[in-house]
Amino acid sequence: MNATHPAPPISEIARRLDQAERKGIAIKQFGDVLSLEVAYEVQAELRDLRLARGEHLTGAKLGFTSEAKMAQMGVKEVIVGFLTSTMEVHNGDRLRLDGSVHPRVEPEVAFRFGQAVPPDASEEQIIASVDAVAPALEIIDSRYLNFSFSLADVVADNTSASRYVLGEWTTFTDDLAGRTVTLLVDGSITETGTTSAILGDPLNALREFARMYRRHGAGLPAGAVLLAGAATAAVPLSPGSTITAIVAGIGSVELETAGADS
Ligand code: OOG
Ligand code: MG
Repeated sequence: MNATHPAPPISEIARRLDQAERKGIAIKQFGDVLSLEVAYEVQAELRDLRLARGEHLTGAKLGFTSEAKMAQMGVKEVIVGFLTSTMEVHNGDRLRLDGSVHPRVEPEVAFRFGQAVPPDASEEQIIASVDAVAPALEIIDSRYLNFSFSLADVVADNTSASRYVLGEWTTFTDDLAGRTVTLLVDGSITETGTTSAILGDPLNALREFARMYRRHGAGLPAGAVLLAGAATAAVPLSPGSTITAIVAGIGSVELETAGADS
């Protein structure tokens, strides 16, 4: 802790991060003065700000469930964030990148909760609520300068969540490990990995989420999704590209990017 520079109040940190997201202008990291516990309170306040503007909660996401991501970002603990209605981009749609800070894309696996998950749901209840899986793309966009942060910084910034795209849902299977994950940019393979990179098996990510839910969960509606975390490192996004993720045996998902004039 740095006694000469105490952390700004939670509402002030949330306001700055919210503004950074809305304007697409990066801010300075909060760093040492921010604890992980306070960071999750900032994240809850960010969620409340969005819900007050009419957005709906559509799911949750995990971060740093793979070595590839931990190594890329220098962070080593699983974190959780929230997803809202304005973050969803439909499969194959075009996303305008103007207004983003420095967006990156990563291939993921998504779970769907067929039933609402109450705030006091047990781990077993959460796992039993899952009825489908899909390939997904997550667009992350840190609100911090240089896309660099401490664990608490990135938790406060809702784990860099920006947009997500879901492929077609298929019936839930527990046979999710060892599937090749491929990320293509304009048809060229840019990253490859395997679903086993996600905590050994995406199911372990679901179990980890269920464990973390008691502390950080606030209820999810029926149909909500969980992004299990990227299987590979994230790739910078630029306008005019087609991004495709393929999860072997599960399916594929696509996104087009555009600049300011399209
Ligand atoms: C934090 C978000 C990490 C993942 O899939 O591991 C994440 C970041 O890398 O900015 O979403
Ligand atoms: Mg992710």
